[in-house]
Parts: sequence; structure tokens; C-alpha cells
Amino acid sequence: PVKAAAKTSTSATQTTATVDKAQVKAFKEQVEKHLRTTIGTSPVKASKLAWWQAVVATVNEDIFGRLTDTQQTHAKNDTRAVHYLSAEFLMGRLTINNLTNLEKFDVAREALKEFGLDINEICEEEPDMALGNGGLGRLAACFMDSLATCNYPCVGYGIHYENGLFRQEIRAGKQVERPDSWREYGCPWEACRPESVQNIPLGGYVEKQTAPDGSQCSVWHPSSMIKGVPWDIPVVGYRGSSVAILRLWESRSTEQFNWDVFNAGGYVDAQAEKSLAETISKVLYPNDSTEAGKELRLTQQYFFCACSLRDILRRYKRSHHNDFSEFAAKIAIQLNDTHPTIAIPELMRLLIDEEGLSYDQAWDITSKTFNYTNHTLLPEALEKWPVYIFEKLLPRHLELIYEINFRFLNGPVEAKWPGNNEIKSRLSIIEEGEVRKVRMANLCVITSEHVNGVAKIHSKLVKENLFPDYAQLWPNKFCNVTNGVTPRRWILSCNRGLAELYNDVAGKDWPLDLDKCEVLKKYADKKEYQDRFMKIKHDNKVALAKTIKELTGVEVDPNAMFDVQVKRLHEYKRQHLNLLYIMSLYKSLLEDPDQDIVPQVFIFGAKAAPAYTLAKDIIFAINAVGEKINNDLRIKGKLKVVFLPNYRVSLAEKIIPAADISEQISTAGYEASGTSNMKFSMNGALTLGTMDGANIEIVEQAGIENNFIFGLSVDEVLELKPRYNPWDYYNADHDLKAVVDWLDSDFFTPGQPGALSSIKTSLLNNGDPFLVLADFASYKEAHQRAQKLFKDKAKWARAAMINSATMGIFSSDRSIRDYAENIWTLRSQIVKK
Ligand code: C3B
Repeated sequence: PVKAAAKTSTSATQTTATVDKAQVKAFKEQVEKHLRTTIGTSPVKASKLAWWQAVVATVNEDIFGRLTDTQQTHAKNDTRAVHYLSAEFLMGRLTINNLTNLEKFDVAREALKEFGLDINEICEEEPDMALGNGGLGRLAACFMDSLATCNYPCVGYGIHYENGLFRQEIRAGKQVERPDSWREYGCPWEACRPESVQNIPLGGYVEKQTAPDGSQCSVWHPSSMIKGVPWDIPVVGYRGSSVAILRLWESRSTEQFNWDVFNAGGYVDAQAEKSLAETISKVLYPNDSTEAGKELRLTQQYFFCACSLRDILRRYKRSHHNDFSEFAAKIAIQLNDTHPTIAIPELMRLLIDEEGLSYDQAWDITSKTFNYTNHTLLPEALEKWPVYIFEKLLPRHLELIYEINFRFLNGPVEAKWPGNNEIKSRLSIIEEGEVRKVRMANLCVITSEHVNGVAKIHSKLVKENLFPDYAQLWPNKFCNVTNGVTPRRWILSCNRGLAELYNDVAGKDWPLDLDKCEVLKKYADKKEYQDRFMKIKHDNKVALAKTIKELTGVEVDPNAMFDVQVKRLHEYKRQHLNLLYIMSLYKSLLEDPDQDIVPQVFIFGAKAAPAYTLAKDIIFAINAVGEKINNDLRIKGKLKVVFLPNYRVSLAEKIIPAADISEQISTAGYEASGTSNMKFSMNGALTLGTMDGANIEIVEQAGIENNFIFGLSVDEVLELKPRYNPWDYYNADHDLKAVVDWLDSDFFTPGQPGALSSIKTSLLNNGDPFLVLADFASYKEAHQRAQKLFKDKAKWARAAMINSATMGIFSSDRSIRDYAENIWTLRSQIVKK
């Protein structure tokens, strides 16, 4: 039974659901009580920030009770649990999401309305929790939501960075980085847990000792101790099922650390050492897919892994004392990329040096406990640490790594390829050379039970191109888990209009079973449903147009086609391909201003790593070209280009529901999966993209005919790359040549000729490493197809609806169930209320 379709009262921020009056009253009373007794103000004088804090305090009352229930259930049943180790968790804001998951959003909205407040405005007070760079960190956040929702016993472990990813300002078209102080006024969601503080040794030297029985052992004499203070952030499952914990470690100095100096009158020295210890969790490294290679970064990685393992051991020992035989049966650890790899030798060290197990016993446990997810094939992202840094910071860990390596090369490798030194040097954890290095990915593969990639094509490339020798040795170690995103945040919370439509056609359980949304396909040819679907999109575009105006001053028409590319700025993601196309469109409009094209708004959001010069130049170029186009009266507003500053989770929530076109245009083979591609499709955007990462699986679901696929395939890229010459494409295509040369002029940067030349240089003189010129013609053609379809409103609506309806498999619940079944062998636990 489906309600009348032509419901028009639904907007981006408003639902028509009726709300229980008694619940509203109770919520209001709680908020007012907290305003007075927790925050210390009153409704008459409270600031928006105070109101927000009172709302959080109200929600927390619900959350903490359920958290205790969850933890007691798990402890009582001594359940197996997964421990998700990740240097990044890009949580974004939590208020609307937590209200949604507790099914209290409508109640809270009405309660605040009765105070004369708009819930969306109040929730804007919350700073984004941006403890991650991009896809990898956001994936970890979606996974926490799904772990809680699907009732899997779990803990997320990470770093309590004082400063998250930098805030981006755009000044005169250029990126400027500003610190992000997300906790400046405290974060009301987190709870400090002093009872679980850990002390972590660092530095020093290893002493060889001979035991009375003549055997050799190593004793580590660290030079300092760092205190790890845990902060817990509860993660509420949908409909309050269970509440998971995200435990983030903050570094502090220990008393032991500076006591002697202090006594000797070294008060200032002691303070200096203190600041060193406290530096560890000060700031998130702002590199997405490139290693920083800095001492402090390895210290961060070691610090949070060491704290987390001690926490895991402490909890294990509470029920199993000193008997480690059950350890691997109770504990699964997932390494989110190579960043937490140091947990491997640290667990070995704890078991051998602190718990007295033999090497073989420790290895048996360790190699059954860890699993590793690879997120990229980019060589510059594969972490390699100079041996000398290890010698200085973690001498005992280095010794254990050598031991693991020795046994591996002389065991399985020698057995499979006797006397083959070439293969040994390829598979070795240690890379020889002027500077000897530890290859973290090799350590992960050697130790882990399972190694997975994040989309089908990527997992295939991990197995066949990145680790082919390991795959010969252990073919069954390698598997795929395609990424997913949480439909609670990425549809239900951020697109209320669409959520209501799904409530009407699919029933209210679709956020727990996204496959249910497939019924919308049945309505994709019905005019009234097409109209309702496109009305929702239009309302979202109106709301985004307002945001665009506020943030950039640029006026855009919600009837235009909104074409969006939002993601980190990287050459492989090819924002500059998009830019070249925009320039060619602009050029053709100047040549013929009256041509009948669909009005288009190109929307960008992207942060560049602060030291990535070319990426910053591309941001400047987008802004410079946009400035010119947006103010050129000759083209009659048919084209607008907007760069939204400070792209982050909360901005994504406004942009994605308003997109018509989702640009997913990486060079095939380079984007491991992508996850915004899934969010866009769910929200009814059509993908204009290459056959890369999860795009392939998206069009498998939604149909290639309902998206705009272009460009070289992975195999074609691999084939072309060795003999690629960008000049051939440049010389053969007049239009391409004209726009590339345009970058060299001062047309877009009056008085500053050459300000955009670095892009041309990279495309021609530096060999165009990501084949931008090779894909240009095909990309242009795909845009023409998109324009043509956009003119046919009914056909467009149908394609958009089919995209949205067929994204069921991209729910992160499906990803998490895949991990639970195939990698963790983990069972869900219903928590009784
Ligand atoms: C990203 C990849 O670039 C994306 O394709 C992928 O969807 C996500 O991870 C999640 O799997 N990635 C990242 O954000 N940071 C890295 N260091 C490596 C990969």
C-alpha cells in the first residue's frame, strides 16, 4: 500500500511525519533542565552554542545507558570482538546522526521549534570532528556506524588529535591552511577514562642478556615514557540497537618522565620534555595517499597501537587471566591500511617480553589475530620507514621485525623458491639500498590471515600486480570487500525528502536493509513519482544554491544542471581534466553565445596537501577560471563555476543530495574504490566517470545506460602507459591544444602571465602521468551525452531513480557483514534493553 505520490510539502529540511506530543514535551523539559543545571544558563539568555550543548546532554542520557547495557552483555557472554585500528576517523558532526539513529530527530526538531529555534541552525554550532583526511577516514566512520547498527562487538581505536584536518580558506583564489581546533570549547560527546590510562615506553637501547640456562634474551631499556589518555566517543547504532565505542588516545607526559630533571632544578627542561610528549597527538598529518615519512608520524602510529593493544590485553586478561590460548579466538584486529602496522611487532613484544611466551607461541597468536586492508596502489602511499628511525625510536621492535623476516625468508620462501635470492629481496620486509627501509605492507601481508582490497577491480590488482609473489605463496589470503557507506547519514539524515519517499514506497525499515529501496524501480516510469523525485532534488538544489551564495557570493540557478566533483585534490583524481573541459565549453560559448546548451553549474570542493604544489595550483586555476566565467556577461549565465571552500563532511551532506552529475573521473586503476560515488548515486545523481574502483560495480547495479561512462579501461591504461606521449593528443586535437595553451596566457590571471602554466607543464613536459590528455575527447563526448539526457526530463528522472534504487549493496552494513563472515568470523550480539 503506497500513499499518494504527489506529496509536495516535503523539503530538504522538513518532514511531514507526525510527532508524539508527550515525547516533545519530555524532550523540551530535558533540554531546559540541562540548559539550567548542566550548562548554567537559561532559555532567555542562552546562546545557540549553549542550546546545542543542552541538546547533546539530553541525547547523552539515552546513549550512556545503552552503552552500559552493550558492554555488560558483551562481558557477560565473553564475546569475540573486532578491534578496528585506524589512524583516522572522519566522524563529522554527531548530533543529527545520533538523533536520527535514536529516532528522536523529529521530536527534537519540534521541541526546539517550540522554543522558537531551528534545529538545523542549532546543529550548525557543532564543529566537525575531522580526524581524518578523506575516504579512508570516512570509511572508518561509516564502519563504526554499521558495526553498532549490526550489533557486532567491536572497539574502534585511533588518535585523539588536538587539531584535525586543517581548515581551508581561499584567499585571492589560493588555498590557505588554518588550524582546526574542534575541541576549543570542549566536545560534549566524549568522555575521558582515566581508569584506562596507559604508559608507553619509547626510545633507548636493547641489551642482550644470557639467561642461567644459556639462552639469549633481549631487554629493552626505553629512554622515555608517554602517557596515553583514552577519550571515548559512543557510536549509536540505528534504532539504538547497541552502542559501540570509539576510543581515541591523547598523549601526555608522565610524571616518571621528567621527575629527575625536575628535582635537579631543571624546571624549564622538564616543561620542554613535557611538550615533546604532548606533541604526539597534537596534529593530524594532512596527506591523503602519500606517506609523510617523519619521525613524529611513526611515533603517533606506535603510540596509539601500543595503547590500544594494552587496552585489549587488559580486557582479555580480566576473563582469561594469563592463559593466552584463547586470545586469537576472542580477538580480531583489523589494520586500516599500513598506518597501524607497528601493532604487529608490538603484540609480539608484549607476548614475549612482558607475558613470557615463546617466539613460536607469540607468532601463532599474532598471525591469527591480524588482518590488513589495502586502500591504494599508489607507490608513494606504501609506507617504508628508514631503519635508522626504528633504531632510534623502537630498537626492540626492529629486532623482532628482523626475526619475523628471517624466519619468513628461510621458511616458506626458501621452501617454495629454493635458493632464489631475487624473489627473497622482493619479498623481504627490509628494502636494501643506501638507506635501508622497513616495508610496512610486506610485514602486514606476511602476518595477516586475510588481506583485502576495497573494490573488486582493486582487490584483483592488489593480488595480481601489487603482491603477485605473495599471492603465489598464499593464494587464499587475498580477498575483496567492496566499500560501503552508511545510509543513515548519507540518505536518512542528509536527505529527509528522499527518506520520506522511501518510507512511502519501501516501508520504514529501508535504513536497515537498503535492498528494500529497489522497489522504487517499479515507479521509475510513473510521472507522479518522477515529479516527486525531481521535486526533492530541486528543493535540495535550492538549499545548496543558498549555501553557495553565502559561502562564495556566486548566484546560481537551481534549474541548471549541478555537476559536482568533491574529493581530495590529487592528480590521479583529475580535477584538471574537469577544468580543461569547462574551459573548452566556455570557449565554445564565446564563439557562439546563442548555442542551445543546458545551463550548468560546476561545483568543486577539495583540499590539497599543504606541500603538494601542483594540487594547490589546480585549486588556484579553478578559482581563476571560475572568476572569469562567472563575471562574463557574454555567456548569459549559462555557465557557472564554484569552488566551495573547506570541503568537509558537513558540507558534503549539503552538496551530495543536490547533485545531478557525480564526477568520478580518476585514471582507471588508480582510485581503489571511491565512496562518494556511492553517496551520490544513492541520492539520485548520475555518474559521469571512468571504469575505475567501485564505479564499475555501481554501473553493474544501476546500468551503464543510466550513467555516463568514458575513457580508457584499466587494461588500456596499463597497455598505453609505457608508450604514452601526451604531445600526440595535444597536436591532434585543436580544441584540446587551444585550452591547454590558454593556461599559458594571462587571460584568466590578468597581469600574471604564467600563473597557470605549471598545469600545462605537467601535462606536456612532465609526461601527463595520469593520462589526462588521452581521455579528454572521450570525456567531452560523455558530457555531451549528459547534456542531451538532461533535456529529457522524464528520461533523466527515470535514470536518477534507478541509480538511487539500486545502491543496496553499497550500504556499509553489507561491507561489515562481509568482513564479519569472511574475515573476522564474528557473530552479532543482540543487546537487551
Ligand atoms: C582512499 C582511496 O583513495 C579511496 O579510493 C577509497 O575509497 C578509500 O580510501 C576507502 O577505502 N584512501 C585514502 O583516503 N587514504 C589513503 N592513504 C589511501 C587510500
